[in-house]
Amino acid sequence: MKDASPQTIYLKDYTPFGWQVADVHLTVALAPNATRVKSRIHFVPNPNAPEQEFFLHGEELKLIRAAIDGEEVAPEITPQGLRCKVPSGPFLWESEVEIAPAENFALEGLYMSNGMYCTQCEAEGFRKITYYPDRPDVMATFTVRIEGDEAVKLSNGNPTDSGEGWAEWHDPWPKPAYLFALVAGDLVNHPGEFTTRSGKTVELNIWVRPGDEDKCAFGMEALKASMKWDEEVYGREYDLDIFNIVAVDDFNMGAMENKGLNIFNSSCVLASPETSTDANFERIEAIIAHEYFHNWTGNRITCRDWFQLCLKEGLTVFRDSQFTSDMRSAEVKRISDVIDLRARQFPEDQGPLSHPVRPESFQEINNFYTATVYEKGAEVIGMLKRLVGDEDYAKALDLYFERHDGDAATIEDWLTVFEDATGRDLAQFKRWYSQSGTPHLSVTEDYADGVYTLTFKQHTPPTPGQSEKAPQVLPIAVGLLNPNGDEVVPTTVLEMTEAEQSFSFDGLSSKPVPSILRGFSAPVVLERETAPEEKRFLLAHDTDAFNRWEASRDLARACLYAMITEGAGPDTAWIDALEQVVRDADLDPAFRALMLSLPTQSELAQMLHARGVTPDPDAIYAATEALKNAMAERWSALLPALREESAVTAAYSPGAEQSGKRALGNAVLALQTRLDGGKAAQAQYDAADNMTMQLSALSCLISAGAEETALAAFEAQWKDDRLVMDKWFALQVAATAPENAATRASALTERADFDWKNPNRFRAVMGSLAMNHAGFHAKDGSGYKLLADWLIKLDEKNPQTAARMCSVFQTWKRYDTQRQALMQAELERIAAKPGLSRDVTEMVTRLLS
Ligand code: 0A1
Ligand code: ZN
Repeated sequence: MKDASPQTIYLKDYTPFGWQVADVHLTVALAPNATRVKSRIHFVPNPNAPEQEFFLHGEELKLIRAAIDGEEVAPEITPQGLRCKVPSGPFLWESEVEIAPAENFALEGLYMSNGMYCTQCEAEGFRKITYYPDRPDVMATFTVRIEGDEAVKLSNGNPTDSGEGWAEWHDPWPKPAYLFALVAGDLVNHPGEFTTRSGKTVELNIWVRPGDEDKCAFGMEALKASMKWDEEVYGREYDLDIFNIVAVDDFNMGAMENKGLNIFNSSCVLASPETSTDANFERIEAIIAHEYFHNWTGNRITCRDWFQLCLKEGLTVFRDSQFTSDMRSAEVKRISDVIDLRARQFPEDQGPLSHPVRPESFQEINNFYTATVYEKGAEVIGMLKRLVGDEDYAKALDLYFERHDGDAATIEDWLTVFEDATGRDLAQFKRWYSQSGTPHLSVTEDYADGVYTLTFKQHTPPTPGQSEKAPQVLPIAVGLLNPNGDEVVPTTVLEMTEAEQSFSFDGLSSKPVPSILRGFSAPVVLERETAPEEKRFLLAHDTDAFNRWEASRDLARACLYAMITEGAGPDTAWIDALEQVVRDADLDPAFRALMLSLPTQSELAQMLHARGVTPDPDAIYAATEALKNAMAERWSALLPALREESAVTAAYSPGAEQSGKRALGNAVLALQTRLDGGKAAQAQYDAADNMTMQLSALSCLISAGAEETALAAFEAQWKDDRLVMDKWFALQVAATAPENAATRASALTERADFDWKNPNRFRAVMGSLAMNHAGFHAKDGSGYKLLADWLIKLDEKNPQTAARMCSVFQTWKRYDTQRQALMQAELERIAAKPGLSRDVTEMVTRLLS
């Protein structure tokens, strides 16, 4: 167990480490309960660091021996590491420690998953493997010898030598310890090859457990596509002879970019049409790209300290979004990204966990792998690109790679590169990294004598620790349409820097209709009261796909607001306007499918709260259901035709074209189910030959309460496939009626195959409970209690995953006093648990503050 005493680390306290590490040699002799790790490390005094005592991080290690320049020493051991007197010049440090990977359920450091050894060192896991200055600004070359009987033994870099029971690897690229990785097990590989632009052949492998080798082909193609794309778009080539990916069943996150040896949660790499949905395929493609892109943005250029996490994560998310946009549809990707940002980052930024993209303090860095650092971090880069233009962005990135290759860099370095490449002053733009909270943007318009003026006002509500906010730089993409629907001013980026600012367009023969914040050009809440006619006009005519979608979304929000607060009926004018788009066969089916999705119940709760109305989860659920029923009834004649149009007859392919059709067909099926009670869904279930069709049908059957047969059939078919069974666990909690959610989740936890120590399985049940908005917020508090019980239990084994899941309580202050009291009581119950981890302690403290 980690030391739980809360200690806050501050960005302002950064000091370099007193020594540089010339090289690291590790020998790891594997054994489940007594792995021996020997290290030989050359330390050289760092001329740029203040004088300091010699301290190496180390947690849960049994020190067997330590020596300096060959002489045994007896360091002072603390729960966090060791202190030792060292010579004033360079010296050789040697140590031997013992660790027990088989007992490591935190999945951090060296651990075991289904008999295979693997590591997770980001952010601070290396200190659970050996004593080391475990901080990203200490970079070194690693040579690793692995000893063990496992057939396959992998580490970073290139393989150098091997023999019976041992293998050696050398990574020539200096790296921080968080990028160290080691894998050993009886694995099989799906091989591949890539020839770089400069003609170097790289050996590629995806390593999996025997039986999974038929699920690697898609990942391999995605890897090759990523390698090619990074050469073409960013001029970045791969830099080792070999690139290995390993699939691991027990993993806290999606995947990890260890140098030359990426480790993946098996759910984020294994794919086959029978077992994976289109959404799975798309996510796998994106995550493979993300981890691969880290080779340059993260590994070659890393972070000076963990406060700079967004330097690698924001940029790499931005790069993987660009990749997906190029591989699939840019418009659909943008809308999906905004849906995700609003679902995950906005609540974070508007609640007790709000923090800047570059936080200034933390207790447990693992709690800062957040949507703010990742997704808002990527939005910030998107804004920068929009402001400087594509050409200057490319120039700045070339300069970044040239200037900082091999560095552990900061956000200051990053912005200076942009300033130097473009001649811009980015002092005000930098507020995006330091100011937390979501800016609200309001707008008024004026038209006189052919001149049209838009006046914007921005303000950011206070967030924890930040009561005063200064104006931020907002790129506001605007287009103007004339009343007959023609675009008279194409997309123009207005650069707002003041709290209030006006922009004029002249030479207009009539008052135009503005399309504001095209492409969601800045991550803000746009507040604009407009007549529904104008929204319907944009829904019909806007040339910007995002704003077309947004116009409809606004109408849906307004409609649901009126249904919830005034008991109004569904807005049939909107449903009819939407129908024109949904039935337009010239439009991309994936876009039409997105047009059919409604705001989530959680988003509606947020909207109500923002407007001063206490959200009632049951009323929100009822209104959403009523609206969907109304849409289904109004379109009863259209639905079968749409399904027919979206039917795919060709052999399954996970690409954009087919998956768009299936998305549309399945969105329509969900509406049809409301009319036929599940007849069409059952037919689709019975005929399905791929997981996308099978799972959508099952989801419809569950929503209709007609799932009994299909659920049992699904289980019988897939009981031996853990990733598919995760879906089975998840869906019946997520898609069921709210009144059943907690009971179902609870019953599922009683099953023998509810392996709660596996993060995927735990999240399948508990994460889905939290996704069932009205179910989680059941008035009697049963949802809260069940989750809190399990978080307490999980924390003893896996604090990181328990802490991440605490964030589902971040919106607790939105709700009525009774629900608030219930949630507060659960949070306090968690906080009071003796021996609670530092991870969960920090989360519940922030939530309660
Ligand atoms: N750097 C990885 C994500 C990651 C972060 C932390 C982890 O353990 C605490 C594991 C993975 C990425 O961005 O993909
Ligand atoms: Zn990343």
